[in-house]
Amino acid sequence: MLKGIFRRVGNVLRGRATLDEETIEELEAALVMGDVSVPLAMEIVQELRGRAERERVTDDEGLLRLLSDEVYEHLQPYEGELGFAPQPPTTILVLGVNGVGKTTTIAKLAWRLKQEGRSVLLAAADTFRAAAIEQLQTWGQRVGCDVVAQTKGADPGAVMFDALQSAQARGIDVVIADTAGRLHTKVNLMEELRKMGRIIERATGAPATERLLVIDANTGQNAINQAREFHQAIGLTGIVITKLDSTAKGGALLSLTHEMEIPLKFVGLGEKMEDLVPFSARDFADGIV
Ligand SMILES: Nc1nc2c(ncn2[C@@H]2O[C@H](COP(=O)(O)OP(=O)(O)OP(=O)(O)O)[C@@H](O)[C@H]2O)c(=O)[nH]1
Ligand SMILES: [Mg+2]
Repeated sequence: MLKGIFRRVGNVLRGRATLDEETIEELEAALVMGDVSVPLAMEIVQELRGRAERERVTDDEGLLRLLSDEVYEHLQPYEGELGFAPQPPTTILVLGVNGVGKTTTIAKLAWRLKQEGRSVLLAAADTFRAAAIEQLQTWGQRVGCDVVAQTKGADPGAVMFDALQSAQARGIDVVIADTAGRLHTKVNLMEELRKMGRIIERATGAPATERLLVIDANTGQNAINQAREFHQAIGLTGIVITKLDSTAKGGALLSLTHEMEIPLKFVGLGEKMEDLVPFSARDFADGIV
């Protein structure tokens, strides 16, 4: 699933039978270069050392296996599945800063849900640019689901309201809303998200079933700031990490779950609609050995 960071980390261990000081330093450095935070890199390496001593592991294959177990144990608690509302429609707000892959992720998710036999309606609540609306409409056609849209500059809350009414009238299973990429530091944009949240709550009697934050795997440590701000604004239920196919890093995924304790639900592995898979701690950790 993720070659970049772990190839480098694995290379440090290959050919070495013990964790001497030099190896430990190199391991920590490789983890940090792959975007794992410094304290977490130190924690992982210390745990690895303790285990290697207890279990008397004296070859590089054994050390790699222990490291893989270590990473698995860090990630496994955060493996999360998409939730569904007890009464349709399930509502999914897709959030994130500019260009991380929100719209593409929505298309991929819609495709998956359709494969599972669910009906899906998309809400073009990114009304900031006309191109954003068209992009979602194009995906809607490709995936085969309707898109509720208004014109550029329309109130995203009004688009949301329309989409929910339409979904309820038609008995649609899942409504997925695209939102404008926003800087997590812009207060008024965050307020706009909260307003969308309130509209969903009023229309369906419950908060948005999923508030998914999309994070680009190339983001590095800033991913944690993004998650913190969006979580504060709207209470995230899950994270999607995109572009894992195109990063040499990706270790922020470890720091992010460690710091935020929010489940990772999907990972994006490309630009096509099939390229979204449920997050698997096992697959990820297996990338090490
Ligand atoms: N390689 C790769 N590219 C991706 C992935 N997900 C999205 N992209 C690409 O990233 C670019 C931005 O994707 P969008 O879905 O438009 O991102 P967005 O967050 O909606 O962007 P804004 O609406 O402008 O904020 C596009 O070129 C996508 O094809 C992924 O998992 N892997
Ligand atoms: Mg978009």
